[in-house]
Amino acid sequence: MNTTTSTYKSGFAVLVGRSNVGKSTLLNALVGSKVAITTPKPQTTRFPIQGIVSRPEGQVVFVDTPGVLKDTKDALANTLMANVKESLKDVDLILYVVDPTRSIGEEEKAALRLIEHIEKPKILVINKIDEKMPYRDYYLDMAANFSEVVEVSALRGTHAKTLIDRIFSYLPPGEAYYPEGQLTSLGNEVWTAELIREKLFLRLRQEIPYTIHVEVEAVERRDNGVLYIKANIFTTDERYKRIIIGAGGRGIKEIGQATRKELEMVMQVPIFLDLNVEVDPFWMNKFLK
Ligand SMILES: Nc1nc2c(ncn2[C@@H]2O[C@H](COP(=O)(O)OP(=O)(O)OP(=O)(O)O)[C@@H](O)[C@H]2O)c(=O)[nH]1
Ligand SMILES: [Mg+2]
Repeated sequence: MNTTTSTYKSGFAVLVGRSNVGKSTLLNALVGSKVAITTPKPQTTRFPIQGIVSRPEGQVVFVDTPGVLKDTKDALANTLMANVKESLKDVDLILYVVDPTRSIGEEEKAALRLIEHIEKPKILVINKIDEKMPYRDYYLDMAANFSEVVEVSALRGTHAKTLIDRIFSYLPPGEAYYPEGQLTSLGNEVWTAELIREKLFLRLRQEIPYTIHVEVEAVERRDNGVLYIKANIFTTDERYKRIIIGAGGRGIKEIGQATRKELEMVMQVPIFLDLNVEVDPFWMNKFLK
């Protein structure tokens, strides 16, 4: 326990912003580990994911959220937005992430509206400073609505530590939410399913990534030391299933290999990954529960 007179601080910092600005990449940079999956496609993140940074003086729990959408046309988009709103309920600090390589559009305004009434410290995080930033000044013009501005490159980790320092300065006194050393709230199975989804997102085009849901069904350690993982990939249509599997099973094989390599690097054990593709037009109903 903390026996000194200095107060331990803790709190929840929610990463919010439109899709693709780099919220999940930033979460990983702040935590120093791949907690959330990231892809160049919008709507990659589907549910709030917590990443934890513990220091002697306190603990900050980052909450990565799905990208804010302008129109919520379908059930999935509605759920994503509901998840963002839920995450903003109990928050100590907001990290509003923007992408200065893209202009401010309707989506940005929708995202701003979500946070404008929240009376908590808000940091405007200008991300992707490693890129050309034609719209940087437009975002800087929003600074008056924020407690401060921090410019970072989540991809390179530039100013990640500065940002954490600034975040700590706003945290209220409080106890740790998680044991020191824990980096995420995600269990191994959910994280593995997310990793498979990332490989699918990176490989598949157009609408297909959004018809997919992944669940890990079994994880067993075999006598020969191999970790056997069985996962099911659900899609909504027979046509998509054929595309995912690919000619001669090549598609699913490549997805399996890419996922297995990454899992083996992290877990440091040989892995047998058993991937099955199933058609379930109603997976969204279960997911939306
Ligand atoms: N150049 C550059 N690219 C970045 C940076 N941060 C993120 N990206 C890229 O931006 C894309 C989107 O990153 P994500 O972290 O998935 O974005 P997100 O905001 O979580 O997106 P959603 O989950 O869809 O809302 C990926 O291709 C990242 O590699 C950065 O600092 N510099
Ligand atoms: Mg994300």
